[in-house]
Amino acid sequence: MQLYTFFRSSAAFRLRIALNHKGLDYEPIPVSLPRMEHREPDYAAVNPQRLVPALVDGPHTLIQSVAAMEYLEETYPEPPLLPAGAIDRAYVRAITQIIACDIHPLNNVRVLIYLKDQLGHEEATRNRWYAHWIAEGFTALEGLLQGHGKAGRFCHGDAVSMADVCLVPQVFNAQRFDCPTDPYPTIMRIFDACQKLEAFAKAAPAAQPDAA
Ligand SMILES: N[C@@H](CCC(=O)N[C@@H](CS)C(=O)NCC(=O)O)C(=O)O
Repeated sequence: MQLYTFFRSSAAFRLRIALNHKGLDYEPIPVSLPRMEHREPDYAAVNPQRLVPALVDGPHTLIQSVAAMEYLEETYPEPPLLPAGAIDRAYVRAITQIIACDIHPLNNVRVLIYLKDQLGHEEATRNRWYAHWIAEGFTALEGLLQGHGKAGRFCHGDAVSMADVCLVPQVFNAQRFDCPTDPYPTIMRIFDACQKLEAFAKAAPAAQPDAA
């Protein structure tokens, strides 16, 4: 497999974790966001959305990290990233979607660039925007993790799931933008537990070849 990736892309980080978790080898193909390589026609031919990541498995190119992760789960089911029961799977997918659908898109690079270039907002205002959507999403996540009684060492019990795969990169983003994390003890406890796992450590931004 080949993964079009950028070391600091949290959506690519999700797929790096998922691939490592399942013990699947892949060749990283770096696409630099600061150099706008993702906007080039060559990359648009890979992913018409011109967003990172894209995953190539033989003749298939998969875009959207969560869709690609679901593909990996169906095609390479062991070790799993979803629990067994329908209710538990819905809980894991809800956490996944809070992050992938309701937090991450609001703070994406193109949104921050639009706030700056088209709407003329200063860096301080853009950082307030960023921190606001992290706080809104993390407050909901913390409430869900505490309230449902399903969290264990990880978001769902003691087994890594898609929820953890999405949570960890989002916490990295929050830390990079100096967003407060103290109000979210459960999120941070799970984040720390995940960091101890090789699949997560190997996928971390600083460990990527294009981080240098
Ligand atoms: N929902 C997409 C999001 C992909 C995405 O937004 N990737 C970011 C990096 S984390 C990106 O390529 N941003 C470039 C831009 O906003 O121009 C996914 O999960 O794959």
